[in-house]
Amino acid sequence: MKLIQLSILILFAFTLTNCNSKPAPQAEAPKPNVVIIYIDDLGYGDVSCYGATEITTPNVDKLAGTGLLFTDAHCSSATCTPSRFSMLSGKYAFRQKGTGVARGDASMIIDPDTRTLGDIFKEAGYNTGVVGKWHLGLGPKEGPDWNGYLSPGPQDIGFDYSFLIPATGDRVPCVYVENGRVLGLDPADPIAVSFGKKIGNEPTGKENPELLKMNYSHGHNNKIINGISRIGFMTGGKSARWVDEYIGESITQKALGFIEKNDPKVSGKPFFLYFSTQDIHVPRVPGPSFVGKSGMGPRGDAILEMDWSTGEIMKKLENLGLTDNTIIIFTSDNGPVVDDGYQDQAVELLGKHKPAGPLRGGKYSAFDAGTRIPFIVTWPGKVAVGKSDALVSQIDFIHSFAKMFGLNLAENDAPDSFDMMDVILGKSKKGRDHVIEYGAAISIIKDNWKYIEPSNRPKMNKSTNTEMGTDPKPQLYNLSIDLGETKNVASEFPEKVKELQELLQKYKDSGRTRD
Ligand code: NG6
Ligand code: CA
Repeated sequence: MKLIQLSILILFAFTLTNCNSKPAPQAEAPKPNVVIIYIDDLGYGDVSCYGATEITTPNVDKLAGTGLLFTDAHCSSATCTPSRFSMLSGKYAFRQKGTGVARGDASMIIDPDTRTLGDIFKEAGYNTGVVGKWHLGLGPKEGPDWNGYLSPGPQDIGFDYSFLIPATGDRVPCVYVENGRVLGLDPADPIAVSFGKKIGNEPTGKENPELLKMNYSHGHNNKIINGISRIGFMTGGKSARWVDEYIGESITQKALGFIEKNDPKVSGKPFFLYFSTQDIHVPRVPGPSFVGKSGMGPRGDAILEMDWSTGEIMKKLENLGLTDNTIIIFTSDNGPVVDDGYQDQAVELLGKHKPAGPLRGGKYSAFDAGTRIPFIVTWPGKVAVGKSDALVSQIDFIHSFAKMFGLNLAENDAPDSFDMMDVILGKSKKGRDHVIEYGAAISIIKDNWKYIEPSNRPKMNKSTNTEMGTDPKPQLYNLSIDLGETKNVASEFPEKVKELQELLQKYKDSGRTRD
């Protein structure tokens, strides 16, 4: 009996191995890890691979040398909160009220019911984490409870792990939030935050400028923490307050820790890390090893620190043998600004450096420097090496990754996100049909024509010395011959103006740009 069973088994195995009707299915390739390195306020011309000559960014250049550098990539807005809102939700921020630069005590801006980029990765079986600047609000409508559990937060939109600078470096509260709780908080010294009236008796920049190690130039004259006055007031939480000099180091270490802990060889799952730096936003206070190294003062030194952080992530992936199956996307949340409110010598020491490269405007602006940003993608062996001129936007991440994972978007998910994965991976050069940008005014770019809506807002931001790209009259630029938006040709091409104006109106009215 046993012998018969054995021979049947052998025969069966033989038939299986020799069956030539269909090759045995190959094991599915493991999903790639994904790291988005999101720099704050980094301009199109701030890194050497995008043409900077006065500063060298070897790690970012190395990324560019092994991947694809995009010359026509966009964040959706010229400031932080709306860009991040759009990147995570796939929806233009101008569609939702309350998505402007968030206060430090803002409640969570993304409704937890929204299907976000984090959710897509979770649905695809990833371990997910966000480390660094958040600036999308925390907590319920009534506002965050800094002394309790902060919810809703990233944990409610798909992130398993979070280590956050809640708003910005220049806004209170100046504390880290790890997994929903202020790190290092002494319950006997509870935190209170105010963005209206002064609270507490501690000094402010306005009243006690002699206590400042870096003076403000505009705004930023409230509560002094670590010798730097901020936007807003806070009391308590003394043991939890960060030290600006070590923010770069701390968040980089947390990011490396996340990668190590979530190594797929150990966890059995791929990971997604959204690493969001405080560099090169104000206050620019890089770590001691970067001080004085750029010759451009703190702004240049912060660029070197963000380059270092980028390099540390690359090294960690390399050391863990993860480089080959990790997609890195390096980009920025909005364009550059030189004086953003502190006397940090950024203006005086700028020299020949051009933070916006060949573009006009900067952070806050409707001109392209506000929203055309560095964008580099690497995935060894999978992503083409070189340059791509295809039009892409960060708003496309959610749809692109959903498609990669075979997930469908429901009608109301990510209404402005397109599947651009082939473009992002360099398999196709056919970029987006158009892109909408949101700076001081709304604009639309299609076929290299850029239309900026009329706006009565001031043409100059005098504090930051930024050309805002606004004009009470319609503006039209032909970016293919005038990348620097020097000549408004609206009166020469009235039909083009009409076409783009109508298209923009249609997309505004319909609440979506994708089908
Ligand atoms: C502005 C701040 C600026 C910066 C910006 C937000 C003043 C005068 N200026 O209001 O310093 O914090 O908001 O930047 O307060 S962002 O990159 O987070 O959008
Ligand atoms: Ca920013």
